[in-house]
Amino acid sequence: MAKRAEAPGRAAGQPPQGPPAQEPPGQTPVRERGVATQERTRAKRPERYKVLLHNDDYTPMEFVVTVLERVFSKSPSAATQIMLAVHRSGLGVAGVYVLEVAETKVATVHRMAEDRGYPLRAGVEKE
Ligand code: TYC
Repeated sequence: MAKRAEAPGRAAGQPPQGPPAQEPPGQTPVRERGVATQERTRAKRPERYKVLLHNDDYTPMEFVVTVLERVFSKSPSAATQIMLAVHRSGLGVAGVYVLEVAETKVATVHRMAEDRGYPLRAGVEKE
């Protein structure tokens, strides 16, 4: 039985090399034209946002400390210091995060406070 002729240098079962059959001869293939390419740029450091806690006259100090420990992963002593700073100055930074995380933390603080009937408020501010 006669062996089927193969293109020179092409192993049986391998795809054909060179331009596809439908490419017009003498024309630069699309893949080699100066089409728009994306500039390679350095990945930007994501912008960060402070989560601010606001003082009020009604939320118990212990609850604010618990929020700082649970939501912002502060140690008991760091949480107490932040709570006292907010109590004395009116405002303080609970943590710094990328925007989506900061907004989620604010929503968690508000939900925990509302569940207990406390007016504790938090907000986000660009660093
Ligand atoms: N001022 C509150 C009190 O005397 C305590 C408090 C601290 C409330 C920090 C809110 O973000 C806050 N019970």
